Amino acid sequence: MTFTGAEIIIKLLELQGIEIISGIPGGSNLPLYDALHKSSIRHVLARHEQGATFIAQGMARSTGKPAICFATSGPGATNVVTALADAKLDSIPIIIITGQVSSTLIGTNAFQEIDIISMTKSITKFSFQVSSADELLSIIPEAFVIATSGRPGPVLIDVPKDVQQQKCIVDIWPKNRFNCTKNVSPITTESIAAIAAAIAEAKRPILYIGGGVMQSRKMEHIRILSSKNRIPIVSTLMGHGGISVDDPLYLGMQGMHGSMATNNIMNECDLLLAFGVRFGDRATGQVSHFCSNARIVHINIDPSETGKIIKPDLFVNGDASEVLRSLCVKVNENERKSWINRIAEIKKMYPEYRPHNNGYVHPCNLLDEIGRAAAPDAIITTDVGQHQMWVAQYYPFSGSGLFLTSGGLGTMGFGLPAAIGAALANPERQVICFSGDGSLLMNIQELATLAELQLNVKIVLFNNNQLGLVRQQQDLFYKSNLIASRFMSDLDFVTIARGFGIKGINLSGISGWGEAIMEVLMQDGPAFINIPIHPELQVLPMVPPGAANYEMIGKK
Ligand SMILES: Cc1ncc(C[n+]2csc(CCOP(=O)(O)OP(=O)(O)O)c2C)c(N)n1
Repeated sequence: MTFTGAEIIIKLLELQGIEIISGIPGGSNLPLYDALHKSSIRHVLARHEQGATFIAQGMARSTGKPAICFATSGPGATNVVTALADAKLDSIPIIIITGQVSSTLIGTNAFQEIDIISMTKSITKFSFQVSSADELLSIIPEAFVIATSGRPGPVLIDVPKDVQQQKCIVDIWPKNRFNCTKNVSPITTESIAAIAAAIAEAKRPILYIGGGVMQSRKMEHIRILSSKNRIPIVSTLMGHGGISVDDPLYLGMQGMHGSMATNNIMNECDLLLAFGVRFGDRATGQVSHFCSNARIVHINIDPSETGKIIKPDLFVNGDASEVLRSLCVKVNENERKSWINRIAEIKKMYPEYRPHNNGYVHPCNLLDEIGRAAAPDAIITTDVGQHQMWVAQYYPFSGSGLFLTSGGLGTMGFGLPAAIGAALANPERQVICFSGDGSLLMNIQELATLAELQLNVKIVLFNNNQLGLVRQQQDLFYKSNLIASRFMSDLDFVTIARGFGIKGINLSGISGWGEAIMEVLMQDGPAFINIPIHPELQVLPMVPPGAANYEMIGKK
């Protein structure tokens, strides 16, 4: 039978099991949209291509499966770039299909022509320029394989308009659905034995987990290993949210805004079992002082991570969850009494920083309240700033929910569209987006998408009328020379949300907010809560720039 290039793309996406696509149409991808018109795949019309790409990210991050986004050529394509870079840094499997001007016009500065392949080479796992309709039969399945195999990541496919319209005979459709295991080296019994031996020798081991472990969604092995051999677990920002904060062996998040006790505990460990982490600078602090007393075993699916920042004593290339599964049976039970006692001592020396409500509501207390009122398996998204770090520090994650945040690129504007994507892919779950007033404004147009879809997304705005994290840095490290960090206008966000068609409430004063929050969370559909936050609050403790993690500043 004869199909157009556009019909081939849609058919192949159907064969891969795609049910929802986010995007925005334009002149160069209208044939693709026309083919989508005849498909059962649902299209979600975002209001900005960055929003559309973060919606795809929200679907991919919350399911672990690849998600698709469509954009037109030129400005449509350039609008996806930030969210694409964000997906690359956090290893998120999304596939962006951009329309391109017709092949004969490429290179002529045609209307809405941009060389998106050159622009995105360094921020994708691979970018395909399609030159004929029949190539799509191999490129589309290959894009799924690339996006999901080994270390996941984004792929871009640029399809000229004439290729979308070109006819091609297809007798047999390719069968392969995405296969997440390709390119992963098998884990040898020697590697497992070497790690097990290191654990047996160690007196003060730590299981250090990052985004690579969270992505596997198999947290049970880490819990089993931890409880069997009594090895405390510490996470990076990207590894946080999968273990209950009530687990006595979970020491929470380390790094720049991690717990002071945890950073000091890591400094005393003699074996760091680093699973699915990339030793980012926010996590390590001054590298030469990062776990300098420990043997480092690094397990990562991406061989290029070997020794990139920290030289490991042993590097194992493989899927973190597979290694954990094998280790669970290899290690012996252990009490580790003296290490556990030492950890308790350090925790006493550096008790958790818990400010009181001092005439205003402190976010840490709000987060506790919201967390207790929310569903245990709620999906939490954040934007970027102080609110993001407060959520990481104080939201009482139960271990059955998910924490979706922009870790590597730290992109303001992530939270709302990512929450929409997570809610689309998980309609039965509650989704809460914590945002700051600066970040929310960067993709606020997606409130229109949310209102249209009536998804179960609650937006909690920590409103300090400023770029809080910037102000904090200016206060701490630039002699309080405040420039470009305070907003002069005071926006009425609840009225704005209502204008988009979303119910909202203002929380003010320091009493009665518990019930108000509960009421909003219990409602069906989207809702917005505006919470005034004192502008001088700081996220503490904090590792100052250039310092070691154990040199944190902030009240004990
Ligand atoms: C797109 C983008 N631009 C700039 C920054 C730098 N930046 C980091 S945090 C921050 C302030 C965020 O303000 P807000 O969203 O209001 O959150 P708050 O810190 O007040 O909680 C800025 C400007 C960024 N991370 N992303």
